[in-house]
Amino acid sequence: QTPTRLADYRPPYWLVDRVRLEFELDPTATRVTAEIEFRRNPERAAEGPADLRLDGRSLIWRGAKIDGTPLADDAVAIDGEGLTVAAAHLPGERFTWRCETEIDPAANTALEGLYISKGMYCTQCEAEGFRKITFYPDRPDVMAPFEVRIEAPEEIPVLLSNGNPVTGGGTSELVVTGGTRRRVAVWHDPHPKPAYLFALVAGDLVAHRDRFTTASGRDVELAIWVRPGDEAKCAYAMDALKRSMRWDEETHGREYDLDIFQIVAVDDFNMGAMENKGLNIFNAKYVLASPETATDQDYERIESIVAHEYFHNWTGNRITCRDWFQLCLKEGLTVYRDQRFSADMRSEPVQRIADVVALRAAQFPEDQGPLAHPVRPEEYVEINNFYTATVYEKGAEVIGMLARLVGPEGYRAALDLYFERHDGQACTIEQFRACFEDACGRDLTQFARWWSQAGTPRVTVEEAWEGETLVLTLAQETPPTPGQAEKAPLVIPVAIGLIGRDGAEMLPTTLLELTEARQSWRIAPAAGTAEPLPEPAPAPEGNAPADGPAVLSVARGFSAPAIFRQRMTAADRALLLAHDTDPFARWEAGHRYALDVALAAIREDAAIPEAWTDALGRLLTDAGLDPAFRSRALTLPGADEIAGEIAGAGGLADPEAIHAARSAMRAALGSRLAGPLAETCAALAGSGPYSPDAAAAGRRALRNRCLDLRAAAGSPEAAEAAEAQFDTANNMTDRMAALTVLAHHDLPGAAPRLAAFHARFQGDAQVVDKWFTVQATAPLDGAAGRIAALAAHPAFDWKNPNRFRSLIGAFAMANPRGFHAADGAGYRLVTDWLLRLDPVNPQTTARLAGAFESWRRYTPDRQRLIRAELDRMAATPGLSKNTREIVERMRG
Ligand code: B3K
Ligand code: ZN
Repeated sequence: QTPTRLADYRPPYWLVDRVRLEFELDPTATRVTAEIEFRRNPERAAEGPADLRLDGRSLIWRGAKIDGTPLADDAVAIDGEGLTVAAAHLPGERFTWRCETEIDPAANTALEGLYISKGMYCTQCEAEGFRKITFYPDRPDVMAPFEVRIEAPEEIPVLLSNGNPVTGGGTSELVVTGGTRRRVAVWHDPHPKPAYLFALVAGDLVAHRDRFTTASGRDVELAIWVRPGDEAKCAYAMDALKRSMRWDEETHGREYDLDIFQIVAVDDFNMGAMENKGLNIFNAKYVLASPETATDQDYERIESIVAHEYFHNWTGNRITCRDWFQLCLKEGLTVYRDQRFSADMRSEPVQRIADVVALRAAQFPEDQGPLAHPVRPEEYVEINNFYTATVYEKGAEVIGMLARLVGPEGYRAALDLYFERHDGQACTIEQFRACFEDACGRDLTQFARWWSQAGTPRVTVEEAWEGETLVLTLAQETPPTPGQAEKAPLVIPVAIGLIGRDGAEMLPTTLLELTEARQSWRIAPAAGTAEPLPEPAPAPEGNAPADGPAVLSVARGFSAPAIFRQRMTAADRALLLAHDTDPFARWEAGHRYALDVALAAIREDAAIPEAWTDALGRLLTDAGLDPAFRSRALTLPGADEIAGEIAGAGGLADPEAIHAARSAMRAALGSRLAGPLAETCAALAGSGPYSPDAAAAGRRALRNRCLDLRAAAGSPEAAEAAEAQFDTANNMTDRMAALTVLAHHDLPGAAPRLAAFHARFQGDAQVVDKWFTVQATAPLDGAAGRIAALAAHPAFDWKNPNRFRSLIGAFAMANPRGFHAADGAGYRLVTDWLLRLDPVNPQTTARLAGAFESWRRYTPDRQRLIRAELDRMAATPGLSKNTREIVERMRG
């Protein structure tokens, strides 16, 4: 497998001034005519005559013309990856290329290029899918305006593409050609764009419509297109869209720039959604919602994904990436923007906690395992394998650190400069960085290592009190990652504060910048100063600093994507959990406390301390605290995170021991806090109609968390309460939570309710996915056998990515006990299914293969079993390029 390298980037020989596409849709033989105006790139003119090289895959060639003259067969050389026309056959510096190709959308199960999903034509071109539609320079630094004409049989009334409609109303017109009635629509997108942002949708669709007036008074038509029957489930996505449009105007000064903005919901989709210019295509799961069918979490995801794709209009589309190595330029920045949006729409602290939980669950393992790569990778075999948590979520953290370092005004000034300087361009991280340097007058040379250096840095916190002042030493170290043995010090923003032993804040949030391997500060809370020392202090002796006048709260707001190692007594953690003024740090204290309890239970078979359950009990009953925050604080660290802690300390993780410790902790909470848990449940009992807003969702979250803990303690009342909640729920959040409690605690009420649930919702794809997932994630004995039985269910349409993920993906990623079963049945089952899916859909297979990425964290028996499965995959002839790259990197 030969990688593509950043170092080899060269600008294109040929640029494109204009594209005209014509589609004659047919399920198995769609005709595509591409008329492309090429112009020699002046940047490379000095190099003399250049061949025309176009990308193209799985295309049937039907001939081409250059400036109207048919191209002789011997003038074009077609291979598996594209075609070349030798310079000698090109008329000069400028010409019009007109090429006809034929494609087979019905046979396209990889869901890349033009394909058919439940009778509906749709496209997915990012990253390199456009080359499966026609021959083209399929690279993001070639940008052009597009005009698209779509012709289809009469029964396909809705024909959509990017930009503004040229013909009537934007759906289609009936025309009669050669005695047959056909539908035709023409679209024009005036904004130059790379081919990866091209989109086409055609089908029997209905629209949920609305309008939006931009800040400058431009009237924009909004449409969400769905299959007939789903129109009543679009209101929330539409509302989220309008709020996103307003937010981008208010916070970033960015207005929408076309007459119409459209979203289409598609059932078969490899990922969440796609930001095609003016025509976003979404996985239906992230559009459709009703109280009866969607949970609070679904609503939250819909809101953030709608926002994310909309925000790409500026960060991604108007300004795009020069090459795919720069992917984080659009993704890290856009995730940062959608996280800020969600924080503004909901609770900022709870949003921050959720984002950090997600980062630790997905990005930390990636950065600490065989798939580690920089936020801006330097090489790839298959670019689709690099739409990762590192590029997205760590990429967002990097922007967040920048924003923290330069402050809100600096961030706004830098972004304004970026939009002004680079609108209409395909850019690099260096150009983005220069905007921050120029707008804020700050050298970011060292900071830029965050983009080039892989691995999670570890920051060790050393504290030595001298009377009323604290000498604080921070030391950073980043462990080696594949291909990067040596690591240099990063710029790490560390927000600290001090909480006195009486619970009062002694030092408000203060930002330190750690730039050396080791650095010290003298902190005088009385004066409110943190003064850097010329030399780092020696490591203090002894244990956790339990004797100082205050407790250090470190990495407030999670100020950097690092692992902070701070020794602290349980009492001090409890103190921060009760009193920290920074809500993130407060949650983090409880989280660390729970990890300490879990590790002691695993390593020393320690009992679950009363002090811990008491501390959480005080939090649970603190009615002044946001229920959503309390729910988060009562959620235990996940099994994978505990495994990461064990491995990070040089040990090997035993999945059964981790499961036992987590169960014991939940049972201890459930039994020792039985009274307050039941009271909280009762106090929060739902009344009135359902509303998906953050406050109502937070109350449901806390109540359902309490219900789960009560069931963990084996309380018969909890089992009854769960049954009653399921039977009477007026919304999917409560129904699903009750069903999960029943199924995951293996209660007798589960089986009849699972059956009833399926019977009631079998027509709703999103709910059937939930039905599979709740069973796939049950941490019960013999899980692999259960999964195999579910896979034989007629509803298990494994070629649909959502359905595959709802069962096999959920089992591999969210049922650690079943997946890591000692007999290896979980590993085998997942591998069998991956090998079956790979020839059908390589992208989804490669992504799920990542379930094995942390295999070296586990005990030797598990490592042997996983190794055998990785070897089995590697030995499979014809394994896709996507999956092979992931498997080979995991094998190391
Ligand atoms: N840009 C798309 C992801 C494309 C994935 C290609 N394999 C969605 C997003 O990040 O908004
Ligand atoms: Zn994105």
